[in-house]
Amino acid sequence: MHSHKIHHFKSLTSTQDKAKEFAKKGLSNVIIIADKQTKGRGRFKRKWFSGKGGLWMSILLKPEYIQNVQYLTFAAAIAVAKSIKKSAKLSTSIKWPNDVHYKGKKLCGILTECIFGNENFVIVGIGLNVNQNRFPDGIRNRAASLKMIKNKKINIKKLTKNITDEFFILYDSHYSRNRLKNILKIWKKYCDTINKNVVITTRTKKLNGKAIGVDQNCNLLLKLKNSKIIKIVEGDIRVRY
Ligand code: BT5
Repeated sequence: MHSHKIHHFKSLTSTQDKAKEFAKKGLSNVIIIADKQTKGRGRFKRKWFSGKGGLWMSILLKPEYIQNVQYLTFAAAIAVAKSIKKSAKLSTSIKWPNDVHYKGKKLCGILTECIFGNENFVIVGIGLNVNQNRFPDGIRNRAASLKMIKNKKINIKKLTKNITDEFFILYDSHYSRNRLKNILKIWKKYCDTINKNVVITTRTKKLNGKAIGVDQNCNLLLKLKNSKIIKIVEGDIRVRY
């Protein structure tokens, strides 16, 4: 299995930024963890609230050849869902493309970024709400921490180890060996977006339809009312139960 080095910081702007600094030095297989982030970010430069109590980490990788990196987002989500089950005895679900949630409340978000150059790097950022007691007004209704759900403190260190172990198992045995279908197969077991009526908001439009699957590039396949099937590459999903 991959050996990796963990760098732990009390506070960072963003673990993604620190991982980029490491990449500039040519380093990889490095995990950056911060107790809090002052400028944590989500997709599309959105703010990610990352006060003390959460798990904020970035995994810096230098894959031999970069294949569809969306599979690494999927692998991270699987690793998180599996580890939550193990550490907190809680069954969670994955929402396409990058959330792990419990009953519709977001527990974890994943941000995968690439650096292309002479050498190519991938940074998989994982933000998991673990022991926070409250959230800011803007996300209070949509976010949850494991502690808020389980009513007890969760050991972050153990959880972090579980997540990285699970992630590297998927990375070494499937992603690096080009067995991407295997990742998709496992991901589907945890994903609760498929076969649901959904509303998708992309940067340019809002779409209603039924999520009927994902293609080999991890895009969501959406069946519209007129039965046309379209491919969604990025966007936010609201599931209509
Ligand atoms: C994500 O973006 O879900 C990816 C979040 C990745 C965060 C990790 S932490 C370690 C690493 N370092 C970073 O700087 N980032 C990564 P997205 O799908 O765009 O969701 C962002 C939205 O989630 C925001 O607009 C809020 O509505 C909501 N949000 C913000 N903070 C949250 C939190 N702590 N818990 C739940 N939801 C949150």
